[in-house]
Amino acid sequence: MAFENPPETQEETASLIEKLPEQDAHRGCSSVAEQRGNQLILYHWTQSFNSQKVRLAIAEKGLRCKEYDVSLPLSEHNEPWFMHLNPTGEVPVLVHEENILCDPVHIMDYLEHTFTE
Ligand SMILES: N[C@@H](CCC(=O)N[C@@H](CS)C(=O)NCC(=O)O)C(=O)O
Repeated sequence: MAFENPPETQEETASLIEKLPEQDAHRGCSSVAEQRGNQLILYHWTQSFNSQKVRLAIAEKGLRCKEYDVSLPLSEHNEPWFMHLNPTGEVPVLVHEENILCDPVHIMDYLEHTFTE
């Protein structure tokens, strides 16, 4: 599943790189990436080590990413909507375009491969 449908142009990739607030001011709240529907979405749990590794990799790359908490103590990872995303019921899960990545190592490889500077 990894590396399918990476952004096709440098421009698309660049649109996901976090801009400084003053650089982005003219765009308001929605980025180009969001308008194109190719934003990164991370489903994670704050206290999960695997989630923390992925969040760190996203932060290091300066990528804009929507994050949703999936509470392991509340067993949200076993709810049907999440099992539909990842049948193994584990966090983290990264969604980018048509790609759903469910393994932290694959996610970090994907980020490295897709968002090279
Ligand atoms: N599948 C991954 C690890 C992902 C993982 O273990 N996630 C944990 C949180 S750090 C999880 O979601 N656990 C929930 C559960 O197993 O019920 C691996 O093989 O390394």
